[in-house]
Amino acid sequence: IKPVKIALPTFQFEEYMTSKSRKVDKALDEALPMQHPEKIHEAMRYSLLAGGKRIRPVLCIASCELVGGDESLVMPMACALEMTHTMSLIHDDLPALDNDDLRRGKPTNHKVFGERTAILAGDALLALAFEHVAAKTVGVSTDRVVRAITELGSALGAEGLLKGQVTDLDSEGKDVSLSELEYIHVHKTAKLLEASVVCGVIIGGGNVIEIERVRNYARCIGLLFQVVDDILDVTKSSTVLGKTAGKDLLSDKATYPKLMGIENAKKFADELFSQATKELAYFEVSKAAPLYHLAKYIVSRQN
Ligand code: GRG
Repeated sequence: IKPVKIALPTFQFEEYMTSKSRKVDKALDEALPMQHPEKIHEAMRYSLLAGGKRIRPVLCIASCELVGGDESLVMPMACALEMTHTMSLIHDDLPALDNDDLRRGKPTNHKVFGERTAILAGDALLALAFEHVAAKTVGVSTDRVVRAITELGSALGAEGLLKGQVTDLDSEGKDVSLSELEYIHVHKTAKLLEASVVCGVIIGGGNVIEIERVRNYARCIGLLFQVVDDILDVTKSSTVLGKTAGKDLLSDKATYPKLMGIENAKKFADELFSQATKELAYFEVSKAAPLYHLAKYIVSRQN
């Protein structure tokens, strides 16, 4: 008997990302018009419209559509996720934290507008995010909107992203174990990705099992994102500096290759990818395609 070849449905991932992120850009532009006081609005718009990859809003829309919800229902929530992500980047770049000069290929917010305005622009984006979902979501029950807002608040706060940031700062100059490193990334990176998919499923009317599946998926891709980042740090810098003196080896920062070796880090990335796709097996293949390809994009990116 000849084996039957099953053709997986083709999916144009790049076209999908481009089309969804363009819609998100337009919605963000409309959500934050220039108005008085001008400097703060200019600073907020500068970072919000600076052209990130829009992974969080696209995850949110894809998850809403995964459970049969329409994109229009979830757009305010998708915008809120990008607003909070952007505020965390503005604050992270400040001299008191990472003190970075560049973000998304442009000078950081405080470099352009000054530190005081950058702090306030971040605060204002955080407040706007919650106002925007509450005021602009149409056609979704209040119960679902409140549940989604609760998810976002807890993903950002002292039990979520902020906890990851605090733990990361506390670990500076200390030996970090593998489980501590994972704890930092689960909070700092994965929590907001989890909120993105969970809020999408809640707004789209999904059930508790669907919420759990996408939550586990997002936790895997959050860690995957960081493992791949660490691997690229080694492989990119070893080509530039020579095999024994990669950036990874020169810095104090704990990374997966440092703690488990490069080959095990690659194996771990493969395991996370395969676990993420297992979580998606619960859903219809064609509907889960965007989330599957997003995970694939994260595992196979080269920079
Ligand atoms: C959340 C209230 C509150 C305060 C912020 C400063 C801070 C507290 C947290 C730092 C969070 C941080 C910078 C985490 C790293 C997240 C991460 C993986 C960023 C890169 O995401 P990409 O690659 O970036 O999606 P783009 O630019 O494409 O959007």
